[in-house]
Amino acid sequence: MKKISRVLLCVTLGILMFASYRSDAAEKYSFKMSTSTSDTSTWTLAANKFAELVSERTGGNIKIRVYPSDQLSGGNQAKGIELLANGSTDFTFHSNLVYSVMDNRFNVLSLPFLIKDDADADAKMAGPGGEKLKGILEEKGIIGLGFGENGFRQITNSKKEVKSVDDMKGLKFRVNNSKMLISTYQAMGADPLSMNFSEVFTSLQQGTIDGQENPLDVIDSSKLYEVQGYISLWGCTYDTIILGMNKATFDKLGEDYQKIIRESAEEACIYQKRINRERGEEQLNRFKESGLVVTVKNDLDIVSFKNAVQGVYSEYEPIIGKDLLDLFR
Ligand code: EAX
Repeated sequence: MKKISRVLLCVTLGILMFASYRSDAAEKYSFKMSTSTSDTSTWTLAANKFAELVSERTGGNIKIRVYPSDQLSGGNQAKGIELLANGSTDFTFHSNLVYSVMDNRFNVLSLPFLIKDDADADAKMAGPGGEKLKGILEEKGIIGLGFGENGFRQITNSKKEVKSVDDMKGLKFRVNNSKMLISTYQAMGADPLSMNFSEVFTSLQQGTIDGQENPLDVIDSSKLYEVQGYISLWGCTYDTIILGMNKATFDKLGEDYQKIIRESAEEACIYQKRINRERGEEQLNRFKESGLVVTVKNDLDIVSFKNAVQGVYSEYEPIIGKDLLDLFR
């Protein structure tokens, strides 16, 4: 009797384990992935790499089609994240600054002059701060599969060389969707406005704005340097790009595919950061050749900018929460 019940127990456990381990070796999926930047940007190159790795490792059963330049949301970046959260899009690369439209806490790592350099960024994103951000993403129905980087945002404009905070006065800058960036540029005496990235090139070309702020790869891959005269390498704001996946879609997959997706995403993010950093020098040379005046950090009065933005910290510490901010300090 004892023996029979032991056998029964084993059989039941076996069935339960089999049922909970959903294998989808035979299932086929077609997914969509959106990126904000152009097809030559490191974001889109890494998205393509991610799609390739996943296809290879699932024997072609998971196909991911990549749509650059926020095409799936008509160029609207914040909408691009909404589509990810509601499952219309399966994956995206979006900057934490665009996520801040959904929840202000995503501004945290982009507070002015908070992140010091690449090594600092890597350590903070791989540490408890990055984990905390992944937790907030899950609250929104998104799995944070990995962090690439947009990198350090530099300022460009068509009017004059910007060396100290006084030079910012009256300059009309397009800034990314983050309200914190608006506060930052106002604190420095500039005249900022929010605009989707898809409209930036034309607005610079037509002179409806004087300048904008973005990392070198974005300035390069969208050819913004062709319609700007000056760039100051101040490294004021760092932003990450989140390789996000709709959580409900992730949960529907079996463990084997979930693992492949997680591993491929991590590899794609490492690749993206590597090429993003490698390209910097070549990009600056291209800007110079096209006539841009490049002002390096050592020639800038960084202290003047830092002093001007202290109020942004007092404004945002209560919004972000001291505990979260401390993880990035
Ligand atoms: O989506 O909007 C922006 O400026 C972002 O930084 C990004 O580079 C383009």
